[in-house]
Amino acid sequence: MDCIFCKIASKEISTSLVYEDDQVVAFRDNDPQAPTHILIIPREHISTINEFNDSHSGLISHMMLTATQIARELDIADDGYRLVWNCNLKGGQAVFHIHLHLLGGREMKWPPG
Ligand code: DGP
Repeated sequence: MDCIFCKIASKEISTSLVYEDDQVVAFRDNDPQAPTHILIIPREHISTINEFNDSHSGLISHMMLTATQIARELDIADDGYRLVWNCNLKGGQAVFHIHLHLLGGREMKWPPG
């Protein structure tokens, strides 16, 4: 499968990682939309969050906890940050390997575009 995020997770493509463990890796977005913009991805290939089922509940929880931990470590937690899952084309998804965006370091607007 030709998936750029699988290649980053397996280190076939070298990317500086902010965090990794047996379930997830996290790295800086290469087109940052905020001063801090991190992507948290599972090592497992899952195309969209529409594929989530009960078997993914531990992974989803782990991804969220990883994001909040990274926010604290990068010192954006107290000011505030945003977590985003884009789903499918109209949801703004461009890479079809699920990823949780962690955005911070600026004031966020609502509603998002
Ligand atoms: P989304 O639109 O939700 O699918 O966001 C995909 C994000 O992934 C986008 O903000 C740019 C980022 N991205 C795509 N390819 C690469 C890559 O090869 N390396 C890094 N670091 N980020 C990437």
